[in-house]
Amino acid sequence: MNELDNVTKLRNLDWEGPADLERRLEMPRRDFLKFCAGIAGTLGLPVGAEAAVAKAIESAKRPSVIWLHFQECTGCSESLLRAEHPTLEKLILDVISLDYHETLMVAAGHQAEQARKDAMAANKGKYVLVVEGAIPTKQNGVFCKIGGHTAIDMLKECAADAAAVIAIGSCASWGGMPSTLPSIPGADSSPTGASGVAEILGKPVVTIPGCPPNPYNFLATVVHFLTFGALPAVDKLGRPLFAYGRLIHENCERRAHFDAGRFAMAFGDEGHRKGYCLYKLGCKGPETYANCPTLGFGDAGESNWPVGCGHPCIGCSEQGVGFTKPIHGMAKMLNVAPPLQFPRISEDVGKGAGFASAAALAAIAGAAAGGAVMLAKNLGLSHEAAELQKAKDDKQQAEV
Ligand code: FSX
Ligand code: SF4
Ligand code: F3S
Repeated sequence: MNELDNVTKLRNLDWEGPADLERRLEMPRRDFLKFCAGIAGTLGLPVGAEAAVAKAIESAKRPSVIWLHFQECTGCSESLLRAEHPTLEKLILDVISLDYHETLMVAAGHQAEQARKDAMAANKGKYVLVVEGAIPTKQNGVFCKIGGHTAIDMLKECAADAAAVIAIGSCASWGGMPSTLPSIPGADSSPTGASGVAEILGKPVVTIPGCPPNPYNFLATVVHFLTFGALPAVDKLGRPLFAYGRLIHENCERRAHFDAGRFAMAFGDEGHRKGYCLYKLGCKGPETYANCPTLGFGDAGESNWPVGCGHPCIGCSEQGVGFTKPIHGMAKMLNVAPPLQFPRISEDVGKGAGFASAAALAAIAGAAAGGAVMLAKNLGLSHEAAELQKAKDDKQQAEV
């Protein structure tokens, strides 16, 4: 009996071999393994982890998922199911057992409510609760009712026996677009008092913000749960570190233009056409934590993300930025250090910093100071100014 058989036996599951898997997923095994490697890479797992991911997906019993919809546009579900990759939705629906999802399930009315109650009873303490949309709190939550229950009551009921709760999208994570203030003088909350899941449950939950979020970040979170029996490490806002650990600005493909002071100053101008940095058009990459530049959306190819398409990031995933700050207003620079601060492949361990790590820290500190100077210098430039400067330098050079 091989190792895979052992894993399968331990989990008391049926394993019918690679041919069955190919049939089940409607994809060649090679593509399946490529997918597993992609997920392992997204999670930041070490080389070889794709085998563990593959085993978990192949052999684990699909976790029952109850998916609630509240105040939102259903863009999160759409982004999961409308990916260009023909098999992504197949994989999602094969990796999880989606037992209740109001916009996807065939059942309606009482049958749908019964399906939810049946799935919750049959998988008590084991199901994953996914929440999409904000929860209105004003006037006892009357602004969103399903099957006669308010979103508040339904959320609390479903969360009580869940093994894990995942808030998908900015709406469920922190209130998102529905939580924005109306442009009425003195307004101090949204018309419905739209809130995030953690606020209602009074305890932290895993959040996958974005409007919509990247489907791979959700899928990778679920696969982590399947592979390791636990949700991934998160930051203080519940965001998985593998996806939200770094500022967009740190990994942006236009970063070299930023560092060199080459900015697009208007949509369609020369700098914009040349792919210069969008900071001066309001890009919020410098104050938004997400992996949009490194992951791309919908499998439609590299650069398939807002900045890659030529529009500034609006900070859709970041509370206090997206839907709050003016889209074309300048971002706050949270970190001026150039990409020198990226961690090295192997870090020193043990008590105190060794010579190499002390040198690295000094380099980072120096880079930060240098970065601040460069920032002050470069932000005063536009691509036009930079080109004028270059012409001046060339002229001086020619005269020497
Ligand atoms: Fe829409 Fe989801 Fe935005 Fe909200 O995404 S894409 S409004 S985050 O809850 O459906
Ligand atoms: Fe990229 Fe925006 Fe940063 Fe410019 S400001 S480098 S476009 S993230
Ligand atoms: Fe949103 Fe900005 Fe990413 S607008 S999708 S957080 S690039």
